Amino acid sequence: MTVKAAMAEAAEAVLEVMDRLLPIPDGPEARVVEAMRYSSLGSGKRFRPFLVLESARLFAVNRACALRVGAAVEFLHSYSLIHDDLPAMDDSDLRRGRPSCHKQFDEATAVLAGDALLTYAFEVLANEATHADPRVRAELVLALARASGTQGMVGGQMIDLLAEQQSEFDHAHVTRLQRMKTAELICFSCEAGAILGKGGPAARYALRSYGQEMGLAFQIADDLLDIEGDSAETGKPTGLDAAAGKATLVAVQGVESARAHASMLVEQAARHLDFFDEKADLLKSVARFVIDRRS
Ligand code: GRG
Repeated sequence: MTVKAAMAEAAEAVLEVMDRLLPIPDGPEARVVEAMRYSSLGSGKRFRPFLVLESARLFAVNRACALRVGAAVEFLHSYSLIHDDLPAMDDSDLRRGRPSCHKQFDEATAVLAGDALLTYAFEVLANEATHADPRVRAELVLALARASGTQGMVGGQMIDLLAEQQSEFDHAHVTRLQRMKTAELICFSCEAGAILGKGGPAARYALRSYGQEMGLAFQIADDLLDIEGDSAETGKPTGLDAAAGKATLVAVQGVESARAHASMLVEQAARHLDFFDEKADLLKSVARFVIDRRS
């Protein structure tokens, strides 16, 4: 199966689970659930759930369990996009080609929808339907908390916001912030299969290392897409204006060098998967897809 077809299949399956996990309640609180649904069930690559499903497949994990973990990570990802679009952060009117959550609803509702998606991700993981063994559930909760909190996504976002006030940043600084902001959640998605499948330390190390290198390449590709992007989709400037003043490797070392660095990271990422047999071939191809993608 091609990466594109496998991703489309995974996206459909996880969307079905997310939809079932977000019923609209009776009562005025329905508004926040509608905002949660608006932002999490709309279009999106569902890249992180795909990684969860593929890593889980290496350990023959029950697919329904893996899909719940995929849904949880996508809820958390959706929260980060809602909050990132707020006027206090990136101030984006558009997300995935349509009004961002605070534009469609209002700022207060968008803050609450993000908060609720974040907390719900952990509720889904902690529910016994996710895994019969409570130690596995606790481990998933711990790993996702680390990936998304101050040691991960939130910490990376803080460094990123501070970097915007600096006129200079170097390769090491940008790499650290992007590892935290973007790669940690991707890394969790790769490791989740091994947690669910009770894989040994070597398998977990291989998947984490793969996720770290590929996650960084994913962010570099995202920064390159901003330059080449369609401002009608993003509402943001494109071309080299998109890189100006941003703490990205494109800004630090230029387009060609950043592209070459991303390619090198992808090669390194794929090599970590040599630990597994040909069952990991799709994950190896995904690493390549990450830098060849157009959205
Ligand atoms: C607000 C706590 C908080 C964190 C924000 C994740 C993030 C940190 C900001 C979102 C903006 C951004 C460019 C993040 C880098 C990660 C990234 C490339 C997100 C986009 O992920 P995709 O491409 O999006 O998987 P889709 O739309 O396909 O789900």
